[in-house]
Amino acid sequence: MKKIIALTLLVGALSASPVLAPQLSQAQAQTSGPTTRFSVGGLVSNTLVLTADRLKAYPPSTINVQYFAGGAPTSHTFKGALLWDILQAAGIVTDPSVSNGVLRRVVVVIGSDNYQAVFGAGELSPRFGGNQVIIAYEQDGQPLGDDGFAKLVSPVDIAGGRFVSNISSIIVRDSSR
Ligand SMILES: Nc1nc2c(c(=O)[nH]1)N[C@H]1C(S)=C(S)[C@@H](COP(=O)(O)O)O[C@H]1N2
Ligand SMILES: [Mo]
Repeated sequence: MKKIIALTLLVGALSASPVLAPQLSQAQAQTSGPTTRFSVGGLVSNTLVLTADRLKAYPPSTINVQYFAGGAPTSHTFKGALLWDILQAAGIVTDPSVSNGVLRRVVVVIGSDNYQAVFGAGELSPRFGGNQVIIAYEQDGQPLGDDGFAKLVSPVDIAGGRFVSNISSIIVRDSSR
């Protein structure tokens, strides 16, 4: 009985911590419209819940991107945090007995409208693909407005299809499951 109480207290303490907050449940996750927070979960050692303030605490990157949106050439300057830095903070769980285990990890980015795009962790890793994907919170010096507080921007992409706006969760998965 004492053990159960101790475990309950431990779980309670971890839930209250800003770093080890639980992944947003379906009930808590925003299901449409502009978001104010998103979770980073799945195969990570620390599930994160990121708000605008927490996102701005990461070293900022500013990038100019040109891409096609609905067929029209588009150009914007975005400021945000590197997705790789966020994944490092969460800690992608890999199998140390597997060669280059990180290359088997898939990063699923989901919007509040359930729009989804995936990235291989190897595309994002500075040791492999080095695609400097950012989770932007500013476009041309302004907040994102209807695009929520966080929008993914992939500077190497030709079209904006993977630029998921209104991010509600990011989930790390294994390639085979
Ligand atoms: N959540 C969400 N993000 C999305 C979409 C969407 O339908 N839902 N459409 C994508 C498509 S098809 C494009 S072209 C870009 C448009 O980005 P823009 O607002 O920067 O032009 O957003 C992408 N991100
Ligand atoms: Mo698009």
